[in-house]
Amino acid sequence: MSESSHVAYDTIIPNNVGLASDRKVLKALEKWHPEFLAWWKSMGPDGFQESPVYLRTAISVEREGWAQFGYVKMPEYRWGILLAPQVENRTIGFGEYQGEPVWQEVPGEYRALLRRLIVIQGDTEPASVEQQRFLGKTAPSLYDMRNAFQVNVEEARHLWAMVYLLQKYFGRDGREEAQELLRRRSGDPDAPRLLGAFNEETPDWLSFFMFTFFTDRDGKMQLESLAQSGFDPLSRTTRFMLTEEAHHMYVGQSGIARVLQRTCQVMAKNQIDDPFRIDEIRELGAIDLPLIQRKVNFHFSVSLDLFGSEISTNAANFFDAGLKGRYKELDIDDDHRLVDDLYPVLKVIDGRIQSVDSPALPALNMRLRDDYVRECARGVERWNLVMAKAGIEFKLKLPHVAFNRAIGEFASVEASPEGHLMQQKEWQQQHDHYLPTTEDADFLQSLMQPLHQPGQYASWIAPPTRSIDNLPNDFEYVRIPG
Ligand code: BYC
Repeated sequence: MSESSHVAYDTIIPNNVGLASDRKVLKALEKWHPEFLAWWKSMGPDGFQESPVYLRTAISVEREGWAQFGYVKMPEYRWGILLAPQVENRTIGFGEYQGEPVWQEVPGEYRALLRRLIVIQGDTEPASVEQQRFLGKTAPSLYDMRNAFQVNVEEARHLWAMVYLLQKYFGRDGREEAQELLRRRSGDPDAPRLLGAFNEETPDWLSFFMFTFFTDRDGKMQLESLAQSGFDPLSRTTRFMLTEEAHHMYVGQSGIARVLQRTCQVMAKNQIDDPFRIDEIRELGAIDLPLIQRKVNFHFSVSLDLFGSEISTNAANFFDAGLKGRYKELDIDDDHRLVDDLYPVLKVIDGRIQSVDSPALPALNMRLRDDYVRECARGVERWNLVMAKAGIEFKLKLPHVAFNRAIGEFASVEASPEGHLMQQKEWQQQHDHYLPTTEDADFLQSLMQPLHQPGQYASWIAPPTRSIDNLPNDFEYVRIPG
């Protein structure tokens, strides 16, 4: 590779990893980068590749560098390789090697485990872009469209983050894995994405907001656990990814709050107190609250599957080896080894769901899932304030963790949202009360009419209370030619 292209790469790719002088990674990127761009153009936001979008670009990890705003055509976005600053004398915080200096290179015996973790993390990032690629066409406003595109370019940057680790630290098999990340496709029966939720569709904006609230939050929990890693480059890269993740969850939290607000406004204006007068509410162009509950049921349960089985030797091995810690590991007041500790795990025993104290190490997925459920519950409480303020008697609830599960202890049983085990037949009968129906999907599709005039918002969603970069809500967040 010529010296001049080194220089070009170092300027087009914001980085703090000394890319200009890293011949090995530059060579790998020279092959991967065009394939990435081809993937982005064919699988990224459909129909808006040439539109200037008011985006935030991270060009350094310093305060003033990580949030630069301006119009960019998405294929020209400057995807960067940015790691949080190295913490001097950092030591491994948990597991067998607790107290030893963190690793700057991959420890040979854990190479396969670590690669697997990085590949799984990396796989989710392009998957979500693929899932969301048609949303631009039905955006309820330019503000929302811009937010979805921001999420998309950042997820793609998170792919870059994992690809950098693979190319830098895992030699030939790392380079091959990096290529595979661009070959698998969300929902493709022949080459699906690795985790279940990332093969589901995101066909409408309510699904998108639910996804960014529930599924991106799994991302947050997993990234927080990887940020504890004894493999320092993984810790540093995930720490920086977390700064971007916060906005994705905000998009979900505020998006659903705005949908609820509009529904409540429409109900109040038309003197409808009963949230179950569904036909009338739909007639008025708002999304009824019971449908929103069914969407919560779906997205929460599918996201819970992303935590793996409650009891997992993988999870125990990741922790023991110092590769993946617990949420807020360093704030936990225990020995950080967990060898003799117990943790309460939900199991199906004698036809009932019971909590059983189990060895804590293999129960780490369950523990992280518990942390996740607590966070989700806080978000749902905030949504419920919208109805309470409007005087509408309706509370959204998280379903029980046993509800609608495909992975782990509850995969082989059926449970109601309240957590009562059910026979298959009863479940089939109740299915349409619990989960979104085809009629719900059709209704949502009927609402998905694009609004491309600055400052206009679709009938089913209230305008945002906070703008982007302090701009007015009628700012032209995406310039659409024509
Ligand atoms: N679907 O011991 P088990 C994000 C597999 S999201 C399909 O129960 P383990 C984002 C598992 O791979 C966060 N397969 O579970 C959000 C294993 O297969 P192998 C992504 C599944 O390994 C929004 C087998 O079942 N990051 O960032 O302890 C937008 C037995 O596994 C599933 C991570 O997940 C599933 N749902 O835990 C964009 C962090 N669940 O190895 C991005 C890295 C399990 O026997 N990954 N399996 O072939 C991990 O820490 C772990 O791999 C998991 C699974 C938590 C996912």
